[in-house]
Amino acid sequence: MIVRRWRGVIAALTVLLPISVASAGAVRHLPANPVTGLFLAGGKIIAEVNTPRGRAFRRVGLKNGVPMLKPMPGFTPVVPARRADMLPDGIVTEGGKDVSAAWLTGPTRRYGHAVLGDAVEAGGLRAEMSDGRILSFKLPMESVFEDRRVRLADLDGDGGDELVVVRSYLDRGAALAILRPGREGLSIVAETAPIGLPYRWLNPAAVADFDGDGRAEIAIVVTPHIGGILKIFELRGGRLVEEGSAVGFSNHAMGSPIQAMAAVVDWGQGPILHLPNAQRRGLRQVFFLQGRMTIHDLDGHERPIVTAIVAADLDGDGWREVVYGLGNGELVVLSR
Ligand SMILES: [Ca+2]
Ligand SMILES: [Ca+2]
Ligand SMILES: [Ca+2]
Repeated sequence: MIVRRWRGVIAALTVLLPISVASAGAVRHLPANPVTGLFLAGGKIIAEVNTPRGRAFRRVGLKNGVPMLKPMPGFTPVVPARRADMLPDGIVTEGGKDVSAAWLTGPTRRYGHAVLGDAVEAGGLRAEMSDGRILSFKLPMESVFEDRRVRLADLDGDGGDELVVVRSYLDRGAALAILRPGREGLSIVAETAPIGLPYRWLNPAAVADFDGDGRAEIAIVVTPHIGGILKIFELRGGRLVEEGSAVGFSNHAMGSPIQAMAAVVDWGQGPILHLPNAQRRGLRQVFFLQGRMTIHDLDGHERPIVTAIVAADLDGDGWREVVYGLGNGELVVLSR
C-alpha cells in the first residue's frame, strides 16, 4: 500500500521535471585573461577578452566537458555595414525574408532616459526590402524608439518578417511595437499597452514557439532593472495577446549597451528560454510543460551575469550549449 503510494509520487515528480527538459550541467572557467563580452560569428561563440596588450578574441570550445578559449590571431568581427542615417550606437539587423535589413534612425534627445548608455534615442526606423526598396517610418513627437536595433521575426507565420522594437512614450514609458511592411510603407500593426509611467523600460528577450502550439511567441522582460516581469505574447488577429507572465527576471543592466541576455535552446522537449534572475546572479529556465509555463532555477553565482547569453553546439554532440560571462571575467557553459 505504502509502496504503491510512493510509486505514485515518484511518477508525478518524473512527469513534472523530465530530465531532458530542465536539468543542465554547468561548468565554470576562469581564464587568465578575463572575458568581457560574448557574441556569435559563423555559428561559433567568440569571447572578447582583456589582455595586457589590450582587447583580443578567443573561440569558445568544450572538450571532454572542459571549456577552453582558443586564440584567434588576426580575427576582426564582421558587422553589417553602418548606414549614414542610423542611430550612433545602433546595430543594423540583416534578414533573409522580405526585409533584408532594418535599422533605427533619427537620433533625438527628447526622452533623455539613458538606459542603453546614452540619452540619444531614435525617432524612426528604416527597412531595406529584398527588392531594393527603402521604407521609412517616423514616430510622432510623443514617443521614441528606446532600443539599439530592430528585431526581425515572422510572428504571424505568413512568411514575411515583422519588425519588433521598443517604443517609449515620453509620459507613459515603454511598449512593445510590431511593424510590418505593406503597400503604404511601414506601419505599426500591434503594440502592447505602455507600462504607464515615464522612464519605465522593457527589453525583448526572444522569439520561439514556447508553448508548442505551432505559432511563435515573443518573450519580453518588463522593468528589468527594478524587479523584471517576464511576459510572453502571441500576435493574434492584429493584437498582442499575453499568454504567460512571471516575476523575478532581468535581461539588462542599467546603462549597459548589451541587450541580448537571453538564449533559447531545444534539448529535445521543446524550447527552453534561459534568462537571468532579477539580480542577474543565476539563470532561470522557462519552458511549457503540458501547456503550463514552468520555471526552473539553476545554481546561482556570487558575481552578476554581464555578457550576452549565447548558444551554440561547442562539442559537436548535436545539442547546443548556453554560454555567458560573469563580472569577474569567468565563463559559464551550460550543457544539456
Ligand atoms: Ca509575418
Ligand atoms: Ca506558440
Ligand atoms: Ca553540445
